[in-house]
Amino acid sequence: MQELGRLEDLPQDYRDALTAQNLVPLWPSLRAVLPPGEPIPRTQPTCWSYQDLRSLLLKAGELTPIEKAERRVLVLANPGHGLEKMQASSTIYLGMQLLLPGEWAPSHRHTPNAVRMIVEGEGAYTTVDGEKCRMSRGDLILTPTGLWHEHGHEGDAPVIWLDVLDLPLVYYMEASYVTEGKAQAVTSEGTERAYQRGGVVPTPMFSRSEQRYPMLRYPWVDVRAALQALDVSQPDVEAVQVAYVNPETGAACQNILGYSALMLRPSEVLNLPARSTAMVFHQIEGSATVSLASTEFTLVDADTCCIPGYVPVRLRNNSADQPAFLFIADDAPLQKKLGVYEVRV
Ligand code: GTQ
Repeated sequence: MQELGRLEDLPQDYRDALTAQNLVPLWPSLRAVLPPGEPIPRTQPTCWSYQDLRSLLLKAGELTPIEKAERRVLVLANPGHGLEKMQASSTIYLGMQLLLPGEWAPSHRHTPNAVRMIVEGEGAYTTVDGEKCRMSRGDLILTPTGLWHEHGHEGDAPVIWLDVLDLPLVYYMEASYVTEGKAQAVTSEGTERAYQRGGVVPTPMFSRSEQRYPMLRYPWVDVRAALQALDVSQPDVEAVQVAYVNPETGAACQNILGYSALMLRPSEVLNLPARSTAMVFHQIEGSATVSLASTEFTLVDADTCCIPGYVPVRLRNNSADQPAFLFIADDAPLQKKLGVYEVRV
């Protein structure tokens, strides 16, 4: 590839004249913004140990009362982006949130979409536009863009969950803001039961739901059972994986980030092709090793890692007799809408 002229090759008075007019020559930066063959990611493969994170998060529970935090969260920041940017990847934000018994995280709504993957504890709930969503280990709860949400805790031990938001993207778009609200009245609970069986949806009086987000809570017991049923019914399937979708449309459950759950059978090794999306892996149960050419991470219970796009990934279940379950997040829905999604085979 042709080597291009550098900034230093230009006379200083010419460079100053450009700067004075808010102008920049393209050619010294052309190879940086359009690198040959594939992108140069900022996102570095990064792993966060739950046990290390957990003790620091519980310490935050002692140091900072909920009133002084609103959301008591430690952000899983990718050093490749700079920690202060609070990004796991270019589009994905990850935070581990702690709520102590009796605490309340007040109602608000914001433009970024969020989901919660529950990690530990019983008795907490998120109310989303009036729907009380109870939290148990492995449950996925959506708080999509613009929906009111608040967190409460009626149990007697700390509750911890992983927040996944498209905050970096929405912030970059200069579209990120929050509105504070009053405590919500609970108007419904458990409406996800209406979508518990695949292939049928509620049609009261022959009409389908027109809600943009008809299902807000995906209980882990159901997702786990779906994975096991898939494994039993299709023993040769290449990957025992299910996507979290809008049950009315079949589309990804949110507009920007995509979520799935994967079961690795005992000792299974799964080779994922290089795809254009960065990915987050979170261990729900068991232990898996995530390997790239450059590095590998062994995940145990509730550990989380992030890897850049455009690299092949190998997943391995470290147990010979137990399945391993992973929660996966990426920005495939966004990339597909934009037309930049690729799988490299
Ligand atoms: O629980 O509403 O990790 O608004 C970051 C921003 C959690 C939340 C985060 C938020 C929340």
